[in-house]
Amino acid sequence: HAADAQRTDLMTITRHALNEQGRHPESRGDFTILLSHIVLGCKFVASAVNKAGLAKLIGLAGETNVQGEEQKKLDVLSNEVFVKALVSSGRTCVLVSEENEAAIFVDAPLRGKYCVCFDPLDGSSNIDCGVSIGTIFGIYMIKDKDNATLEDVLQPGTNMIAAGYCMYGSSCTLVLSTGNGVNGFTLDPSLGEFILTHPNIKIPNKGKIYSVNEGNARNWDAPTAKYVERCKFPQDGSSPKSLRYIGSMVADVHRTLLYGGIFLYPADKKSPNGKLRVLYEVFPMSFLMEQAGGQSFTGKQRALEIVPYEIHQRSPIFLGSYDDVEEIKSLYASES
Ligand code: AHM
Ligand code: MG
Repeated sequence: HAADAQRTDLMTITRHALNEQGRHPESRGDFTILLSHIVLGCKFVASAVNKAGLAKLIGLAGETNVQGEEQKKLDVLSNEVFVKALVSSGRTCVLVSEENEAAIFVDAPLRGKYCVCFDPLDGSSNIDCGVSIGTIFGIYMIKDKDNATLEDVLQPGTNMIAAGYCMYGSSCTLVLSTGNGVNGFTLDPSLGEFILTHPNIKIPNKGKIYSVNEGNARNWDAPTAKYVERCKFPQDGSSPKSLRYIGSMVADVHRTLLYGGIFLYPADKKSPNGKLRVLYEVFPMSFLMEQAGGQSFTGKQRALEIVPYEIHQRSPIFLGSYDDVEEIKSLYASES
């Protein structure tokens, strides 16, 4: 009875991480401990996001009556929870958060071997209308624990050892890769546990959806403009692609991962480096895409091969189904 087996043999995210640990005999469970602290942060945000919605709905936002103030608070609150959870795990050394101007260097007694770059609450402009938002994270290994420097987080994405995101949507889903494929876990609120619901996610080779802020179209470069034109008016007799754009990277990428297609935040005349941040948006999502069989491209190179020189650096990004990204790559290649 498959259904019975599912109910009684639950693959929690911790159990999954412990299984993965078997691939690294030298590991002493440090990654599993780190992950459980990230998971704690995600559960906190999931609960806070739900309560924020509820408070608005029934008019309990008393203490934070000014609209928008509460939204800011949720950002800041989420960041504090993640920073404290990561530091107290005793497994981190350098932290980079979208919310903190400077990198955080963990004090010696609590120092561990991992560096975590994260956006605690991405897409926060979507909070007030109840649209999905998310947390994004990428993890590096420190080179020398006793000599942590900024260099430890200014590494190309190819050096990441794990990446993931948590989407706070109609359900709360955590998608994770430790470099051995991609797995999705859904929070079972009654258990308070993330359970494996999407094992070994593979992105379709080609998709029927493109996802971009078309309001920026007049400032795009020629290859981007041509690509989006082709999505609408394909030259090979295929059907036009559908446009879906939530404006929350986690939700747009999650849909792209599951249904296939392409997500783009290209360069434009106003923002020559696009909008999205390399360390905690572009790299983790690119890592996941490649692990799922897709691709990620900046307009110039494989996104994971960027060598960052500052922690809040931005990059244009085109990611998704292998064939769809191949097409934009060839447009940029024929342009140069
Ligand atoms: P944020 O970090 O300020 O929330 O901005 C990041 C978000 C992404 O989630 C999303 O992909 C993008 O901004 C949308 O930008 P735009 O509103 O310009 O289309
Ligand atoms: Mg962000």
